[in-house]
Amino acid sequence: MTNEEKFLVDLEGYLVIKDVLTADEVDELNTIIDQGDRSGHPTQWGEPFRRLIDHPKVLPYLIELLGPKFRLDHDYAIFMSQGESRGRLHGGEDGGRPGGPEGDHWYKYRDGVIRNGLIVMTYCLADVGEGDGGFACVPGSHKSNFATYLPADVRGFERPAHYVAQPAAKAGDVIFFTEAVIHGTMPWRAAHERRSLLYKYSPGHSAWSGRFYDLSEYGELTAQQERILSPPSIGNRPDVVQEE
Ligand SMILES: O=C(O)CCC(=O)C(=O)O
Repeated sequence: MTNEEKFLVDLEGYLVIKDVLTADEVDELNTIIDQGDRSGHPTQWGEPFRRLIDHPKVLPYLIELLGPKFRLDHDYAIFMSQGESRGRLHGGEDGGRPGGPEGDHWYKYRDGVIRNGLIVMTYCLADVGEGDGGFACVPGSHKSNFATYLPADVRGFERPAHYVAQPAAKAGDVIFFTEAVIHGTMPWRAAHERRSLLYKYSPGHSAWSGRFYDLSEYGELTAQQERILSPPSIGNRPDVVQEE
């Protein structure tokens, strides 16, 4: 992760990581989606999707933002066609606060180290243009002291507000965001389908999902991927990356 990227993550709470996947990789994933049943976890859709669990271009970000013992918490896909709506802006009113139901939606910086309770790496398998909709957030709100004051009509995308961003990205890019930033899904306006794969990671000791991965449901996993899919723990938990 470059210093500029750290600056941006700390400033805005999200980042577009360019060109993570090649055009061939995007095509391969899209072909499987076109031929498959699209249900369940993308990590169970075959080896090209399992590869994304610890994609070498994303791995350094996971370690930098979650620590060396991070884990995959859950994963799912979002497909949207023109005119479709999904979740409003959330976080802030419910998340990150002591006693809040989404207690892992936190972001911290201390002594040069960034840490998060839950982060998302969204693999874009179709272009997202400005104004297309899809992922949207309030940049900087992961550090807001007044997040609960975000008006309901802005949360529901009924009233546009200049402080809501909908980042553009190309197929093959990854949109990173911390769950601590206020975020949601803008109605999809583009004629082509939105195709996003959301891989959500936690520090090794914590979980958002109560359902842990059952490794017996997977085909061949590498030892590193098995460490990433293991349930949360602290004592003697190995670092994800081992010299093997
Ligand atoms: O990518 C999106 O549409 C946002 C997903 C979302 O709201 C979430 O991860 O909680």
